[in-house]
Amino acid sequence: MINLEERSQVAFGKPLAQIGDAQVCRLLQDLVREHCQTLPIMEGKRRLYYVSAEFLIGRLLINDLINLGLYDEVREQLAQAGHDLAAVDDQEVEPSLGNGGLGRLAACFMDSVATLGLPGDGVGLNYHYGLFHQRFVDNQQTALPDEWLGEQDCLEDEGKSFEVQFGDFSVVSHLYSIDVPGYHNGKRNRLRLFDLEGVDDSLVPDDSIDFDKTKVAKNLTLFLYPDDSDEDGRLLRVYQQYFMVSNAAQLIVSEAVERGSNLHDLPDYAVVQINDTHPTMIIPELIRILTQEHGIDFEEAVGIVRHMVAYTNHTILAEALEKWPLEYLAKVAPKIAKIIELLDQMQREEHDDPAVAIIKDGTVHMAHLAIHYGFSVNGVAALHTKILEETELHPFYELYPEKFSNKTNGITFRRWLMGCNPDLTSLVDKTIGTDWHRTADLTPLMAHVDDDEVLDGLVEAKGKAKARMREFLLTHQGVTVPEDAIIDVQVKRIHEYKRQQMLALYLIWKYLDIKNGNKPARPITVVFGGKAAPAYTIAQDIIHLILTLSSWIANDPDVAPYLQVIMIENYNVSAAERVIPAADISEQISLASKEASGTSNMKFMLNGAVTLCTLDGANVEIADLVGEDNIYTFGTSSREVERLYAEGAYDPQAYYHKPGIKLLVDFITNPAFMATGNEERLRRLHDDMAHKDWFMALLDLEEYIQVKERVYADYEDRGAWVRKALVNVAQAGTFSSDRTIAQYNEDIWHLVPQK
Ligand code: GPQ
Repeated sequence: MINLEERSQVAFGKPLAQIGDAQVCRLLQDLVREHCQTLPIMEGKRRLYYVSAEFLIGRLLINDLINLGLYDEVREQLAQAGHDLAAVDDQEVEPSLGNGGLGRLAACFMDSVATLGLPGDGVGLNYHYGLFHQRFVDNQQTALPDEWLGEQDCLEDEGKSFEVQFGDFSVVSHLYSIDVPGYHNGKRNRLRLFDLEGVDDSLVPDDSIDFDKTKVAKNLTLFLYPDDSDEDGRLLRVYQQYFMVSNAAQLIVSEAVERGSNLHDLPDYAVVQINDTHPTMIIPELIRILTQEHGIDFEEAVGIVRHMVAYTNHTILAEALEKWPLEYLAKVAPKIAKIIELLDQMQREEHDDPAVAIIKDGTVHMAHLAIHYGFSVNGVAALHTKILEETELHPFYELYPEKFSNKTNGITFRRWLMGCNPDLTSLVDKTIGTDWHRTADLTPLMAHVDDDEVLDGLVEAKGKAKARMREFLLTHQGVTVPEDAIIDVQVKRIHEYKRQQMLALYLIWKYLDIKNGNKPARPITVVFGGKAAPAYTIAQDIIHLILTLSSWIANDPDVAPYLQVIMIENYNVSAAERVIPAADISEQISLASKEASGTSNMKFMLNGAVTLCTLDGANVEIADLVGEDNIYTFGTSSREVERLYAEGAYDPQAYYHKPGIKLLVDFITNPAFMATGNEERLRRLHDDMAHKDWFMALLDLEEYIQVKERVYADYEDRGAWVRKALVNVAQAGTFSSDRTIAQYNEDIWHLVPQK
């Protein structure tokens, strides 16, 4: 059917064997685009609009080839011409239009919505620069602009524009879209991204992400989440949010009318899922359009919108729960501020309880607005939803118990197994057939946990994935990983609650232990990866500690042969696809109660890593599924952590002064070590851990060290370990985002799937 040889001749006048990887990449992108364009867009009277400020889609080529059913044929034809699909894939520039888990979740969800045949699109912004490019200079993070748009970008021009009215000026948008083909179902949805007409790329310097934040009419869609540490940055974020939701609301209303809505029946035509609170202003914006542009009266408009908008909460961290000064909203979108005030009044007439007020002391609580005026609130893992219901959002749960539900997150197996781990994929196919491609049911593997052939196959697949990761790390940053090393990985945004600093303290312990002559049975390679928000000082300090430790250990000939610390530069989706398949140990060590779900935990499990974790987020569900023999858990329970916070009962000094702990924390400021790094950063981090330790790394440290030693020892019982790994793969089916999306549809969206 496809003839790459002929395409190569037509495009480049050369045989396929003689063109370079970049040219092959271009051929394949054209092929995918042509195929997508022939697919009909999913239809349905009622459509989903998944509105999100982030879609961390990553590279598209391989995922699209898989979904379009072209993957095997393409891989074969390339192999015959001497090309390797993975090398071709490396030519694609990754669109990093998200920060981390929340944005990647939105991307997995779009893949699953299309695969289940549900009519629904993603709606967001077309940032010209994605999440900053991270570079390490002097063992510190620097941030460079991430320019992803180029000749080969994947955007189609939809030819639609809307006007968006801000307080004292208005702008015009332009709509682009990226095709989202369903898996083997011959249909597509779209990711629809609004751009600003007249956006000025020249505002961005080559070598930094600082730019003039006040020129809103020219910079609105330049950057994903600009630095929000200063006033201009926060205001720009509100401008972006209003631009996004005004466009989304205008799109929704105009398309519903095209499909026959009289607007009084709008909820029969559209359901809006808002990904965290960033798009909450879509509630007043829809009300504005219905009342001021279509003459519907206010009460009715509120009733209509109340049946349309559903909200997902992704965190209990207070600093991530959005609150905007009313005066910001009044400046950016005065009509919206007015409507929010009316909604606040209406709400107060119903429930006179300050705990659930929308506006408090001149500040608008976006989550409160979303809960009162939406019809659904969901958490992203069972524990997280329970905490919302019982603690964080308890007063709301009392008012509206029927609005609350749990939707445990998921990941698309097309990208996170079939795409990134071809060897494990063929082993699974060979062992249990290919039904799992559709059902995600991997439990038939349980019948093989004592089957030596399958266990050997798993070791071999892991070995190949490790070889690919070693190759990646060698070319990406020039480090050589020992072939027989145990691979222990913590990759995710750098944040104190995720406790990368606790793993760093373990590494100091291990370093000293090896110095004392206790050599591990085999080399241990600990891989970190992740970016820190440019304005988050302590997170930058943690990166600096990891990088300084990495050099310190590499330069110590007594220890270097046994312990290696690597921090991946510019960790992104593409790097994740190389590293996750290679991992033996998945580090999920957040302070219990703080990680809403986590999704890398699911990706590691699916790829046969064993989880080392606290009972937080979806780790709890992983532990239930695999059973205690196939996971390592430790740490203070979420209930106890909540009690410590509530009573102010945690005292880091009490832990710091334990001799075993003080030794490790003080290592950071010992003069010899500090001389190899930045004294200010290391001292600040040391003092923070000893005196504040807001996320209680010292509390769980001793138990963590013990468990890690047990994990490394158990790894040496190779037979038992591989069995654990296989049980993890076998039980991962629950975490397919197809399951998650089926639940959203069943309980919240009620869309009719296309046959
Ligand atoms: N998450 Cl509020 C983000 O990645 N960014 C955010 O701004 C917020 C949450 C994550 C959360 O930390 C993870 O535990 C979840 O697995 C993920 O969202 C998706 O729900």
